[in-house]
Amino acid sequence: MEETFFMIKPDGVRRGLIGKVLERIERRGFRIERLELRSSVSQTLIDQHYESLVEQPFYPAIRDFMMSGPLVVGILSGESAIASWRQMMGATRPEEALPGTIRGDFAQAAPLGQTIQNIVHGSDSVESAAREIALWFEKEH
Ligand code: DAT
Ligand code: MG
Repeated sequence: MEETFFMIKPDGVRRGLIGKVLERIERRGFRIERLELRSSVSQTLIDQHYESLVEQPFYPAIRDFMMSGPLVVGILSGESAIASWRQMMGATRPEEALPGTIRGDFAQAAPLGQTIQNIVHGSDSVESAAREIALWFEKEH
C-alpha cells in the first residue's frame, strides 16, 4: 500500500468537476484517507508546493492560477497509488492528455498567453508524496 497527495485545482472546482473526479477515484478503488476543501491558500504554501518551479519564468502565472479560487486537497492510498493516480490524471498539457484520463477528458487547451489549467495534481514520486502530504496536512497554516 502506498499513499499519494492529490488536488483538484481551482479550475476543477470552478467548473463543477469535484464530483466527477471523486467518482473516478472511488471507481478505481483508492481509499480516500483525507479530503478537504481549502477556500483560500497562502502564497507561501503554493510556493512550497511548487518549490521546483518557482524560478521558472512561467511560475508567477501558475501561482496566480493556484490562488484564484478554492481547491480540494486529499490523500489517497492503494496499490501503486502514486503512479496509478498519475496515469489517471494524464499528461500535463491538456492537448497531449489521452482520452480516458481526467485531463484528456476534461481539461481544455490554454488560450495563447494563459497558463496551463489541468484540473488535477498528483505527487510524482515517493519523496514528493511524503513531502506534499507533510506540507498540506501535517503543518499548521
Ligand atoms: P504535472 O502537473 O503534470 O506534475 P509539473 O509538475 O511539471 O506537471 O508542473 C506543474 C504545473 O505547472 C503543471 O500542472 C502546469 C504548470 N506547468 C508546467 N510546465 C509548464 C510550462 N512549461 N508552462 C506553463 N505552465 C507549466
Ligand atoms: Mg508535478
